[in-house]
Amino acid sequence: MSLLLDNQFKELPHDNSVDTKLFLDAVSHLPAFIDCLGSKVFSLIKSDITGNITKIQGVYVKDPQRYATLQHILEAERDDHAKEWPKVGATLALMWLKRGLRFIQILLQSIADGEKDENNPNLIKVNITKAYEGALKRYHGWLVQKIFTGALLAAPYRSDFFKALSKGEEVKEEECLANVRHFLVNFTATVDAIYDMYTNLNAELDYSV
Ligand code: CIS
Repeated sequence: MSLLLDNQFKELPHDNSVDTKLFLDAVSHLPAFIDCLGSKVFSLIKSDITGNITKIQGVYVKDPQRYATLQHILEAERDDHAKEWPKVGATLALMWLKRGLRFIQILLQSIADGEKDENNPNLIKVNITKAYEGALKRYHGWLVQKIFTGALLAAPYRSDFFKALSKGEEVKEEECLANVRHFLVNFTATVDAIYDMYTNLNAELDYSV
């Protein structure tokens, strides 16, 4: 059994629009997975991601037709909150959530590509660091970067990470890597589409926290 295969993202349609409900269904499993990583250090990350998801969900349920795709949400909020947009509502929540998803994408891709610290092959710190530098570091001031350093110390072993992805079962590494590669196909396409949408709508902000 694989958690990743259970929670696959759907293939995108030709116009690359992301269906809000399907997206929310897929990301809703992420906070529970963070608990499986085994350290309380991750609770801060869990609560941030949960807050993002709750905010997007809160907008969606107000009018599922109006907010049928993620792009509909951004455009509607741009009309409704011209002054504050894009630093407002679900637009802001998704801006941050997509960075967490990019982090996960780079982490999984790096593991799938076999990138390893040859001296410590059962660690995934090199993969986590690569993901952090690619997705999040530029948006973090020194204090949050210190939190990252703390989280890195609590990072799971590679074998435990695979076990968590396999819902606690011991699964052969090759099988787990095949599942990761399979999961990445639609997941990467979705994350890329969200990034493109922020660029095309000029909704990306570059401040750091
Ligand atoms: C493997 C362990 C790796 C751990 C490495 C951790 C790295 C990150 C460490 C940084 C700690 C960040 C703590 C929070 C920082 C926030 O201040 C910052 C800014 O927050 C935003 C809010 O979100 O601030 C805005 C105002 O300026 C708003 O308040 C906004 O909230 S709003 O708008 O909603 O009200 N936030 C961030 O920097 C985002 C940090 C995201 C970190 C993501 C890390 C993800 C780690 C998960 C690891 C698990 C790997 C998973 C692999 C597979 C998952 C399979 C699960 C199946 C489900 C599939 C779904 C994908």
